[in-house]
Amino acid sequence: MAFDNLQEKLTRTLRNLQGKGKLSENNMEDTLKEIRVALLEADVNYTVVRNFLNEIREEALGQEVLTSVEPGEALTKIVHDGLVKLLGEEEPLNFAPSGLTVIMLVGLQGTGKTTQAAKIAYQLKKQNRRPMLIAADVIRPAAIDQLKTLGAEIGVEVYSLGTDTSALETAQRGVAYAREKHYDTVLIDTAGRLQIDEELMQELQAMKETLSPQEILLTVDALTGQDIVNVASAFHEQLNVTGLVVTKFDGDSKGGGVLSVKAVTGVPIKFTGVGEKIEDLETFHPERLAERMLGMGDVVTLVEKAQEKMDMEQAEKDAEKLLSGKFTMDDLLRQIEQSQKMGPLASIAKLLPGMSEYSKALEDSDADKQLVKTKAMIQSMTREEREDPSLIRSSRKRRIAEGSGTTTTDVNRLLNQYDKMKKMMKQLSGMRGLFGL
Ligand SMILES: Nc1nc2c(ncn2[C@@H]2O[C@H](COP(=O)(O)OP(=O)(O)O)[C@@H](O)[C@H]2O)c(=O)[nH]1
Ligand SMILES: [Mg+2]
Repeated sequence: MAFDNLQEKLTRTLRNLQGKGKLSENNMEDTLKEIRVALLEADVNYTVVRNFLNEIREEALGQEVLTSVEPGEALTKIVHDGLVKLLGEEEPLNFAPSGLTVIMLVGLQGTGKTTQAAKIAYQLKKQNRRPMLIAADVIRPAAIDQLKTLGAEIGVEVYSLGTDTSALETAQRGVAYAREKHYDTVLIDTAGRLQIDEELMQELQAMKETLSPQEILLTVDALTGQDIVNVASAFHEQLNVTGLVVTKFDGDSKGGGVLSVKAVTGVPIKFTGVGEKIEDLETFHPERLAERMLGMGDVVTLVEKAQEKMDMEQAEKDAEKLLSGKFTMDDLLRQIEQSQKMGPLASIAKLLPGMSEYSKALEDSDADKQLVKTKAMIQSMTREEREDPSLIRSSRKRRIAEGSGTTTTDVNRLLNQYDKMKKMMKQLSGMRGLFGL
């Protein structure tokens, strides 16, 4: 996932501060320095970093963080808010108040225009709108076929006049056709080039002037890093782009371009593409990304994901219990069972508060096999032991190991893990009020 490295660093830096009773001026400057290095290493624009840190420092001094009860938490909150500000407000798609909404997708070749056009159409369809796609990338026949295939997959009509009609005429006639057929949204897939050129821009400008679209969405590839900012600036200058779709967000990008682009160009990010499949598109929530970046986990996304897959009532009870600090082995067992329903452990851990730094370890190890073992150990415990694992001493450890086909080392490891989780849950419940979770 994008930002992994940056996230790891920010989380570690801020976690070091948490729980510390006192924060000194030196201490805080060190932390700010570490944040600065982390951002620069992630390729965040230099000026953006400087302004960001100045604001954090000013805010921290203004709020008298140094003398607050929990300085680490207070500073984390300030950094969080700073990130949200950097990423901008959440901005939904702009639809025409009545009649047809026209959305143009523009961008360099290979950044994912065609794929995102279909993904957005698919989302709109699920929201009970009536979308249609227009194949206005008329340079390569393969591009038209690609859109037709995607359209067929999601049951959305694709309008095309082949490669002999110009992009502009195709788009114009497509829009007229959509009106006639009472569609409410058209998404126009346009051509891209390997780099920005005059001819491409003129073609897009002509289309914009003729069709007055409600949205011009620019696809940018997260993997191109800082270049996102340059590409976005160039397109924005010529077209007044209304929003960005950052694609390949599932890849291993450093994130700096994504973090800088709103601050530098003023163009908001509206969606992120998180995979090649048609459902791999997420509305961009600055708040959630900021939380994920600070290792606070993206609780909301996790809950949304979970809602589809697990018993919500039980999950709510569990969450209450976890946050109240009463966390037994039975709860751990249930967490394991529920998370097994949701998919590979590493991807979930990333969304859990405090767990992000473990997700790498999980990816590297046979974590899912480990779960089976853990389950067996918990099932070999008595009711009292599950309620109060501190009862588990040497002879009990041996019994549990034998009963579950594991070793006492395994049992010790589980007990340690349990203690750590319990501590983390306590910490989180302390922070909960700060973030309105
Ligand atoms: N991993 C990943 N791949 C993507 C994403 N969006 C598009 N792609 C892939 O990127 C390639 C180029 O996409 P395409 O839509 O044809 O780009 P276009 O040239 O701008 O129309 C295709 O192989 C897509 O499957 C995404 O969000 N994540
Ligand atoms: Mg294309």
